[in-house]
Amino acid sequence: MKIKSAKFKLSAVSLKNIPNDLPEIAFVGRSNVGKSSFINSLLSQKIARTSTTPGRTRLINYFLINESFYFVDLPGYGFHSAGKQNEKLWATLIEDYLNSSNNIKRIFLLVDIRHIPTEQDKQMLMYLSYTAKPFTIIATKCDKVAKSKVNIYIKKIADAFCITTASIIPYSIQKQGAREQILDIIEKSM
Ligand SMILES: Nc1nc2c(ncn2[C@@H]2O[C@H](COP(=O)(O)OP(=O)(O)OP(=O)(O)O)[C@@H](O)[C@H]2O)c(=O)[nH]1
Ligand SMILES: [Mg+2]
Repeated sequence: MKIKSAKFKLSAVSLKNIPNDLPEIAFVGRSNVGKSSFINSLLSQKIARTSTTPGRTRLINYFLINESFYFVDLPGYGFHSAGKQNEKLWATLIEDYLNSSNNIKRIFLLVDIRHIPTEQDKQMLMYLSYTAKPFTIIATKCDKVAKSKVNIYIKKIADAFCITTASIIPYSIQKQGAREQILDIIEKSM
């Protein structure tokens, strides 16, 4: 699939005013794992706001792609310094979004290649499996580990998730090796 256009549509603070007209591809994962960067990399433009500090994305952000579907950038979970209250608010927002949107065609669950999945990552995976939502796991920041060790890290993540290594795609916004493969997955999900 070619990305012909990408436009910011809106930021939603609640589910009241979210669009309900087109298919959606959602991006979830821990705060700072690289969701917004991943979106920018797939779109080849800096449209989603990124930051070196966790908690950048606080709302549900919709981007209209090719005038035909949305990328949905969600706040990250597990950002403790946001304060318990905020963390709970965001967790509820993410959960409510995943439960209520009928247009989600695929969810990308992002984990950092260097870290063993957290309890929240495992809960998210269980939730996605249980609700039978189509998902793909991306191991981000793979440029941060030696090329020869990528497979070892992927195996550790797969073991923690109790899945096969084939279900995890390593990705780097610097190298963008799997970009075409991921865009194909998105196209086939519609
Ligand atoms: N080296 C490297 N850095 C990355 C990669 N992907 C993301 N980053 C960096 O990780 C940091 C966090 O990226 P974001 O895209 O803002 O992360 P996020 O998951 O959207 O974070 P929240 O919005 O806070 O949940 C930024 O400093 C990015 O430059 C990658 O593939 N390689
Ligand atoms: Mg973000």
